[in-house]
Amino acid sequence: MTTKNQALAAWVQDVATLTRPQSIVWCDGSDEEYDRMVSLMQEQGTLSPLNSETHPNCYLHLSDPQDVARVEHLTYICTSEEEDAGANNNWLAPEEAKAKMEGLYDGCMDGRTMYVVPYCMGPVKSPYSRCGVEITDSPYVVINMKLMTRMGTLALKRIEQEGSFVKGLHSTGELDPNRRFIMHFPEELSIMSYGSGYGGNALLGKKCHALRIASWQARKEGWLAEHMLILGLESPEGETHYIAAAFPSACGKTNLAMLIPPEKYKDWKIWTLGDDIAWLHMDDQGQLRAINPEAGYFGVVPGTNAKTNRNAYEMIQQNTIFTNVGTTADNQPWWEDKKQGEPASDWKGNPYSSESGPAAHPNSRFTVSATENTAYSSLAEAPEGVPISAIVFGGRRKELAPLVYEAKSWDHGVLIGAGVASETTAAATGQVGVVRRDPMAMKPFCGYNFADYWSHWLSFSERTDNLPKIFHVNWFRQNDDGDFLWPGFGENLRVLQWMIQRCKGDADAVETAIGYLPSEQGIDVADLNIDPDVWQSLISINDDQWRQEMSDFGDYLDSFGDRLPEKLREQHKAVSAALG
Ligand code: SAT
Ligand code: MN
Repeated sequence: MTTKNQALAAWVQDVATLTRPQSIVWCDGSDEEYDRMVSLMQEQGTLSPLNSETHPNCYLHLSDPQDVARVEHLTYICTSEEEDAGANNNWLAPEEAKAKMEGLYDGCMDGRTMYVVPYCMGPVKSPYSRCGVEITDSPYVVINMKLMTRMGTLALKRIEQEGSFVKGLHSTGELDPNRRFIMHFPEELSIMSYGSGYGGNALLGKKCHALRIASWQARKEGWLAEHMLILGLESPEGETHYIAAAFPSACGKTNLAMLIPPEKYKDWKIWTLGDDIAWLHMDDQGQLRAINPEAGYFGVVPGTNAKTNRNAYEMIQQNTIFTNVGTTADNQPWWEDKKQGEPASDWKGNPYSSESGPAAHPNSRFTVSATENTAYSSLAEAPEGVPISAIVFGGRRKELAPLVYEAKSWDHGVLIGAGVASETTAAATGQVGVVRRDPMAMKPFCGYNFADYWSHWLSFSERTDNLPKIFHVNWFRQNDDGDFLWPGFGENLRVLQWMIQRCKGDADAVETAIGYLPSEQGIDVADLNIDPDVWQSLISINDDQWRQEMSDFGDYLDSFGDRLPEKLREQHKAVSAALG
């Protein structure tokens, strides 16, 4: 196969000249191709079958132990002006970055096959979708892209019709952490990644394209590319509202997107549209509509069990690629908090011993097609997307942030989003558990200056009166002993329900300096046996702590200098003044 698109054909040729692969394969995205790649990887020893009776068509990939997470310190936005990348990104001049990368790519595919992977982010027939082509020397990337995107012939057809696509070049290189970079060129809609085979660094459709490059495109074209799950909440009367929610990596987006209502709410239903990324466009009624650009889930495995996320637990019993989990003696995948079986081998392929750490890496992942999820919404394939009623921001905070609060306006909601901070997780290399600022959960993913990004968010309230309400949640409050104050998981439905009632004007709230909080009876928790003092602390704020928070947040905003939008400063002043 080759292509009618001259720019694509020429680029593939140029890359081949630089990287000198043994052969070039154009991927068609078929099931036969997937099976062929799986067999090839087994021959090469990079994939092994799991127990085919308990886990049909499931495979295990163990990565290099030094290559298990995103590498934010090696990830760059390369714009001609440094200011356009902003203090929120690492920056290199495009020419310098390219020279560096070309040095690494020189002959790097010697003896390897080069795969050309056309893909479409979003339903192939949606006007909101965007295409890309990833060139990679990693069969692991090819099989993951098949599950995570609409990959192959249909995507290539769309590229040939439209003429435009994002160029992503990837080589695993030597997997040497000292020769590893993830470079983005938003002005040219291109990506260069070298030296890592890990998800967010190597599956270029995901964070690199659908967030970093797309956020840049979205600003130019008047839409939003966000680190958000999308879910539908259906009431017993059959009314469905759609919610988009942003949380940092490994803070429960997949669990929330697949939530199973508790017994008391068994007539309610959650539909999953997406668990990681949302593209939000405004339609001609001024309504924000969301599509999920992805077609699969690349979810955190540890902690997934029949209780925390039954949908996910069941969907990963078949047709799943596991990366960096342990295995049982009968070759089933095993991970911490699976609540079933015992580990025999760990994620490094060694016999399991509790002294040498967890059996599954804390950032071990499953890759599975979205269609394996029984709660997958049929509207996830709708070209026009779904109308969004509420936008939610959240982080992992032991203290400070209440269970839920509502913004007083869109512009105030933008301030709340910009104020998100969260304890770091194993999804990125570096220290875990330290609070860092993570505006809109986009710190690692915004492809341009945050100050310009907030201006873009604020511009939406000038375009329509029909915007979703904005909320903030925190499922992770703890007491001094480190116990969680809120049960979370399925019980989070109660909070979602309050939001939808607020959208419809049917729920009470108490106005505070930081926004509207639920009244004591606003969310029904009577059957949860939460101590009344604990409940109070979950739905109230500590003014002293918040004054400190607003002061720290103000310093952070100031670090963006003159580019910080005046409207955001005013919102910050208003909240600080209300706190006194
Ligand atoms: O970066 S990944 O997409 O691999 C996972 C995540 O951090 O959300
Ligand atoms: Mn993510």
